[in-house]
Amino acid sequence: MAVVRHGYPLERVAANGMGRISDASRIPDDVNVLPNQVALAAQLQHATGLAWGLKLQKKDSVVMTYVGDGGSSEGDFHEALNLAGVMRAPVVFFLQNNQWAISTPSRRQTATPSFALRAAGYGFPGVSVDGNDVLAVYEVASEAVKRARAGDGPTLIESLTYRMSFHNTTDNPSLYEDPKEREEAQRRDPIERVIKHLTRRGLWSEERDRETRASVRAEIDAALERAATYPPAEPSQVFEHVYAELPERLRRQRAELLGES
Ligand SMILES: Cc1ncc(C[n+]2csc(CCOP(=O)(O)OP(=O)(O)O)c2C)c(N)n1
Ligand SMILES: [Mg+2]
Repeated sequence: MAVVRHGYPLERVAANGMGRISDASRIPDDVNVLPNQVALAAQLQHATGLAWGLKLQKKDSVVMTYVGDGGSSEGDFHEALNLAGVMRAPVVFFLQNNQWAISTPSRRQTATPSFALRAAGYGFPGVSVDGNDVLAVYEVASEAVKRARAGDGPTLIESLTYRMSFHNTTDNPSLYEDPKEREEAQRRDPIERVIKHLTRRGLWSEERDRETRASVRAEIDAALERAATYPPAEPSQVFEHVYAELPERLRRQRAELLGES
């Protein structure tokens, strides 16, 4: 989870996921990430806007944003990539092509043979990478960040991988997925691959594997336990964080919700 890597505490991320959204679970001021976006592809607009802003302020930061194969069919995807290209904004669009958008296969999302090709229409490079090869992804992403930082504008990265589970708990892939595809993908498991790579170089061992898995599991369990104690969101919070000052219409709705009218 990239936001945790950037310093957003896991327990706060988990609390938000549980609907325990309050000041306690907010992103710390010194952590440069945005809240999880639920509306598909809307984060891309924010990314382009932020990157354009950074460029105007002559900062050398770069914005990294993520989208799925399904999300790439949203109008927001087109608008964000088009404007980013025009403004040569320092932004990297990371498209995780895991072959599925719930039950829709990725071949139904675009008629182009690769999602990376779509970048040509926006006037910047598109790169396809084996998303199950950690080191290849790192290299391609570093290169894109370097380009953005040098003032050369955006890059679209298509990371090819495979969804190894259901979309969510109401999804049932056995209704639409060929199990052979999943078995095939299992053989390219990125974690198994990186473990093999590190073991061959003497940088990993069964003991280290056991210890790492146990300590990560303990860290996650502790974060989830703490997250469950965070205060739940109040219904009136739907009125927050969009307007600095609520327009009259929303003020009335808020008052009605709170039983003040
Ligand atoms: C604008 C919008 N439409 C529909 C949905 C419902 N929805 C949530 S996830 C999803 C599929 C997304 O597929 P993809 O972008 O490939 O991401 P993945 O789940 O594979 O990571 C859909 C349709 C939504 N969240 N937002
Ligand atoms: Mg997908």
